[in-house]
Formats: sequence, structure tokens, C-alpha cells
Amino acid sequence: MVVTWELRAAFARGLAAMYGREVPAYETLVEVTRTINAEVVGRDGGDAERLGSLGRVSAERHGAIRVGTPRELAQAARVFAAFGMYPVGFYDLRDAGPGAVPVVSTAFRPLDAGELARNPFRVFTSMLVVDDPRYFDADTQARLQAFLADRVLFPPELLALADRAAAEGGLPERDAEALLGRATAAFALSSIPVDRAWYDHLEHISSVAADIGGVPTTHLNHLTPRVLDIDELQARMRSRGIEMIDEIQGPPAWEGPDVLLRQTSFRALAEDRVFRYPDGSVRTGALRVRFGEVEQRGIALTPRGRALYDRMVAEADARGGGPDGAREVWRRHLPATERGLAERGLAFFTYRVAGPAGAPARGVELRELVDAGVLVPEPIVYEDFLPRSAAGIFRSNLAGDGTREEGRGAPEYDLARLAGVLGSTVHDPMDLYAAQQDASLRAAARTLGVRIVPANTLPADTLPTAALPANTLTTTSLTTTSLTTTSLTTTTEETR
Ligand code: OOG
Ligand code: NI
Repeated sequence: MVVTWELRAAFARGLAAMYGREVPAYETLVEVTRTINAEVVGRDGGDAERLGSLGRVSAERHGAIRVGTPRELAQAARVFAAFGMYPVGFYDLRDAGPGAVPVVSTAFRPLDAGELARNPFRVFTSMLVVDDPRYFDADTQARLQAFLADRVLFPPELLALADRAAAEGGLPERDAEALLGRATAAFALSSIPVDRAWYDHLEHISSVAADIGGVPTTHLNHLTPRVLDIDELQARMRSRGIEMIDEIQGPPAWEGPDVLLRQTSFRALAEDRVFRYPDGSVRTGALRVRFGEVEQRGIALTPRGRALYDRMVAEADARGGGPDGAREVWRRHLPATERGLAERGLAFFTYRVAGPAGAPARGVELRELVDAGVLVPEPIVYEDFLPRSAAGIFRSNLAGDGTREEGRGAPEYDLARLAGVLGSTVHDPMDLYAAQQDASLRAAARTLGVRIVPANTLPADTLPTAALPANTLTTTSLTTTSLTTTSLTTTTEETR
């Protein structure tokens, strides 16, 4: 039996081998990433592995795919379930900044820490919003629907194998090979001729729409390795003459803890594609849709931390000054240490028991246990994506701005509607991180034989708290609250 995580690791390796053959520049990116990761571990030792062992980080990839319809998305979900990858998070990229693209997205990934540690492969998956009249007029919608209804991205044999693997937690060796072969092939670049006129019609509206609805199959759009020093990577790729996007997406480089996610990409490369022209002739042309991306992951932020992040981004935008300006904003508002993030309830941590608790009274405050060195906070790595960064990555790889007519009612999508499309739960990333943190605190409480009270979180920062999430839970019961959901009304005077 090849079990789920082994299937997932093999799937990631299979896609990487295929993508490396299709896009040789990907191999360069992986090679530079590997070199930098080894250097960072050599330089920083154990600190470099705080957010994931070198083993995990070296194997870590995310892919990106794009599908056209709810039916295709639901089928993709069945394929990913075979590999223990489930939908997490909802991203609406139609409104994620200028030049927005007509898709809504989720990410398929392992859910629990054990599975993530074995292999964290995830796939950012976008679905075209065909019924958004700002992009597609009635005629185009009808043609898109007909075109998409006609194609088969995931053949029945693949779906049958995938369903079995999901139900049985793996497959016998021969079936596993068949599943891997078929699943990988479903994401290969196709050589079936592309209808040039139809592709051009959609490309005028949005190159992403053309990449999804203008071709008869889907394909991996990129495969992204994880690097431990993205600034160094950006510089080194440039020195090799590879054109990178102008700015690293996400948080600026700064001396404090890495939070969330930083990403950069090299520009989409011209690839040979076969076209059928209106006169019936079939000729080779070129498209630029697939690119290389790399990312650096940081600590997962709590809802409170995320609200602060969004405010800092807005402040940096208003202030201008690019990454230097953003760095100033960061220095002003974000604690410069992990400890500071934990104390202010801004980031998620697990807590390792490092010593015996003193004689417990009725409850011991988490902060006291941390101060006494009894509990050691360890950061939880961010496993998800950022809508603004995703839009930035999309945008910088588009052929043109496209067209969008404002003033027409847009169909609304959210996590619940996406769950309806998939017929299954779409997990909220925050719930997963909070559950992990709570579980570690419960385990610590059992080990120490004390009740841990996660009270007295310091104010988030010097920004007015009005814009931060309202305090939803003030109970100090460990099972229902976490360090992140304690009272926001606590003031500095009240804390020791
Ligand atoms: C997805 C773009 C977003 C990320 O990592 O945020 C993305 C796509 O191009 O299909 O990959
Ligand atoms: Ni990506």
C-alpha cells in the first residue's frame, strides 16, 4: 500500500519532473533556491529551521492551476483529495487591486501539522467566474459555457482511482502508479491546436480568461519552491540575467520576524503553442502565460495580527516610498521579536514544555509560564496565501490590462458559496492555526497539571484598536479561547 502522504510526495515530485522538462528555467530557480537554502542553514544554524526543517523546506512546492467551471473545480477537488489535499481559504481576485483578474481561488493542502511535516504540497487553484458580466457579455458567456462543457480535464478513470485512494487512505503500488501517471498528465501542457480567434477574443478581455477558457485542457501554471532568503534569491536571479518582477510581494524585508508570505516571480516566458487559424491552417506560435515563482514563508498571524497587517499595508500604500516606506511602517507597528508577537496575540504559536511548573494556584497565566521558561513558544508557519500578493503575481505576468466594464452587478462569491460548489467544507485557515495552538496549550496544561489562563494580552500596537477585530471571546477557559482571542480592552497599565 502506498499511503496518502507518500502519494502526495510522489505527486509533487512527478509534477516537478514534468514542469522541469516543460520550463527549463524552473530548474535554474530550484538550483539557486537550493544553494541559498544551504547557505542560510550554514550561516544561521538551527535558527534557519525555526519555520520548517531543511528536509521539509527542500521538498516544499506549491503549484498553481486554473479551471473554468464549478464542475471542473469539484473534480479537481476529488483528484487532490486522493493526495490528502483539501480546500483551505477563499480568495476573490476580482477585487484584489488594480488590474484584477476574473477568478476566485482556494488552495488545496494538507490540514494537520503531521501531514504538513511529511509533505506540505499545496496547489493554488483558481476558477474562472464565467457569469461575471463586468468581464463577459452574454454572447461570450454562452460561448464560454459551451466550450467548457465540452472539454474533459479529468478523465473518468483518473477520478475513479482518485476516489478509491481517498476512501482507502492510499492504493496498492500498481494502482498508485496509474493514479500518479494520470494525475500528472492532467496538468501537462497540451499540444492540441488552440483556436486562435477564440483565444484572441478572450485575451482582449483578460489573458487569464484566455489561458483558462481558450484552450482545451488545463496545465500547471507554475511550481514554486520555498527559499529561506528571498532578497538574496531576487538579487541572484537578476545577476543571472533573469528578469524578475519589480517588487517582492507581501511584507517588506526587515530585521524583525518573518510573517506570512513573501513571493516573487520571473516573468512569463514565451512557449511554443500550436494554433488553428480562421483559414483552417495550423501553425506554431508563442504564448507567455507560465512563469516561475519562489516564496519565503513566515509566521502565521492571528485575526488580530492579520488586521494589523492589512492596516500596515494600507498605511504603506498611502505613505508611498516602496519597500523602504513599508519597512518604516513595519518598524513603527510590529513587534521586533517573536516574543512580542506572542504577547500581543498577533501570531500563532505552539507551546513546548521545558520545565516543571511551580505549585499551581487556581490558574497560571500563560505569560507567567513563558516568562519562567516553563513554556517555550514556537512559531506556527503560515501555510496559506495572500490575495493581494496573488493578484500582484497574476498581474505582473499578464499580456495586457484586459477590459472590464464597471457598473454591472457582479456575482458574489465567498467561502460558503465555494463550499457549495465543492460539496464539501472549505476550511478557514484561521481555524486550523487556532486549533493547533489550542491543542498544544491543552497538552501543556495536562503535562504540567495546571490550568493555563491565556489572559492579559498586550494591546496589538500603537494603532487605534477600533479597526482591529472586536473581542469575541473573553472567557479564560482554555478550551474555548486562545492567546489571540483575549480581551482587547486590556491596557498597558493593567499588564505587568
Ligand atoms: C496564481 C497566482 C497566485 C500565488 O502564489 O499567490 C499565486 C496563478 O497564476 O494561477 O500563484
Ligand atoms: Ni503561486
